[in-house]
Amino acid sequence: MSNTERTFIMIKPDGVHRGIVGEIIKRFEQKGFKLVAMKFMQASVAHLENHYADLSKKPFFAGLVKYMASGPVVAMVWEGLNAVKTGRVMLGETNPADSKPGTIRGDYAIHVGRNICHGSDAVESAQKEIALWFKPEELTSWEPAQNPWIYE
Ligand code: IDP
Ligand code: MG
Repeated sequence: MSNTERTFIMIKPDGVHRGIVGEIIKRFEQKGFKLVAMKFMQASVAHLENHYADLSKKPFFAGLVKYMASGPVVAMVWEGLNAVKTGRVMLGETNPADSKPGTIRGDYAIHVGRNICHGSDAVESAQKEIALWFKPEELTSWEPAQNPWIYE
C-alpha cells in the first residue's frame, strides 16, 4: 500500500469541448487525491500514437488518434492510495453503455469512441504514461514538512 501511487488522468477533447473539465477535476479532488501535475495542451498525432501504441493493431486506432488530436486535452497526474485502481473505478468501463451511473463515463458519455476521460490501467502503465506526458521537473512535490497533506 502506497500513499504516493500515481495515475495519469486525461480529459479527452470531447470532455473539454463539452465543458466538464471542472466537473472531472472536482471529482478527483473531492475523492481525496492530490494533484501533482496538470497541463492543457493539444497533443500531436505522433505523441498520441505513442500513448496508445498498445492499441495500434485495433481497427479503431486511426480514428482514436484522430479524435484525440482534434482538440486540446487536460493531462494530469493524481496521487494517493490506490490512485490507479480507484481512478479506473471513478471512470467506469471503457464503453459508457456498461458504466454505472455515478462514474464519469456513466454520467457523461454514451459512445465508446467519445468516452470523455482517460485513466491508466496499471501502476506500470501509469509510470510510462506520466513519463510520456510530463518532464520530471513538471511533477510537483509537496514536502510533508512544509506542506502537510491531510492523509499523511
Ligand atoms: P480504456 O480507455 O478504458 O483504458 P482501452 O481499451 O485502453 O480503454 O482503449 C482506449 C480508448 O480507445 C478508449 O478509451 C476508447 O476511447 C477507444 N476505444 C476502445 N474500444 C473502442 C471501440 O471498440 N471503438 C472505438 N473506440 C474504442
Ligand atoms: Mg487503456
